[in-house]
This record gives sequence, structure tokens and C-alpha cells, in this order.
Amino acid sequence: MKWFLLTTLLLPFIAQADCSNQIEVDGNLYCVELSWLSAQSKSRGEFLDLDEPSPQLVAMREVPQWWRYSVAAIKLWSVEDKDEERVHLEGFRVFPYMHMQGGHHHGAAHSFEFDEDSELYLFSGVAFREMPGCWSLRWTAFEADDEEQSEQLFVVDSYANLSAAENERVVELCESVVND
Ligand SMILES: [Cu+2]
Repeated sequence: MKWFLLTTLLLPFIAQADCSNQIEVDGNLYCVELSWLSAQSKSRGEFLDLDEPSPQLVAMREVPQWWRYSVAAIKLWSVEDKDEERVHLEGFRVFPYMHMQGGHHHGAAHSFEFDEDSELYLFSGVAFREMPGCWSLRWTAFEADDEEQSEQLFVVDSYANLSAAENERVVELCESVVND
């Protein structure tokens, strides 16, 4: 099991590192690279890997047995470190967040942990449920998952289980919510 987890976690990071996403913690800049992994289903409280990539949008009236849970690995390293050694930042967290039309905001159940073996953060157990709004990932080093004490990391606007046309509508929805 451990071997399998390690292999799946490490694979996405063999490609050239991407430092287009940066965060600042205590005056230090870090690169944040996110790789979506296989989506999961949930059966009797247990998550099972599927042959489908994340992120998955869960259709509006989908019954919970068929929900797809999205999973991502997140790599953190110092901007100044040419070796890109993986960093474990105390208190760093990523959480799902939704901006709805009309100004309402809310989060979603999820799990976020640092895997000591791969030295990657694992973000999992989130069902991005379809609704009139836009899902994003925000990061914080504070206790609460609120908007004031966090910053946006990624907008989730390209789902693996949607067609190009459907994803285009998601992008439009996300842009309209931001300008609401
Ligand atoms: Cu919502």
C-alpha cells in the first residue's frame, strides 16, 4: 500500500517544475505546484481509487453513492532553492471554497495532510458539487478556513469529467461570480 501511494504521488512531479504559483509565508516566497491524481469513490466510509482523473464535478442531483471525490498532491519548495527540495511548512493548509452567485460563500468537507514519505501534501476527500457558483482552492496558515485569513491558490474551472463546451460554461460562471 505504502509503495503504491508513493509511486502515484511522485509520478506527476517528474516533469519540469512549475513556479507560476507563489505564496509568501513569514517573508519567504515558496513555489506551490499542484497535480491532480486519480479521483476516488466512497464506500462504507472508505475511499477507493478510480480509473478517472481529478478534478470531477459532481452533478447537481447525483446520489452520494456515485459522488466522485477529487484528490491532488501539492509540492512546496523555496523560490531560492535550485534543488527544489520539498518543504513542510508548519500550519500551511489548502481548503476548498465556493463563491456562489449572489455573494454567498461556503467550504466543503475535505482532508489535507503532509505525507512524510513523499514529502508532499495530499488534498483529498472533496466532492466539488455542481451549483450556481465557482469552486476554488485557497491556502492559509491560520486556524480558520475563512476568506479574510486566506488567499486564492487555484480556480477549479476545468473538470476531467466535463466536455470542452461544459468546461467553457464553468469558466464563464467563475468569471461572472468573481465580478458579482
Ligand atoms: Cu455553493
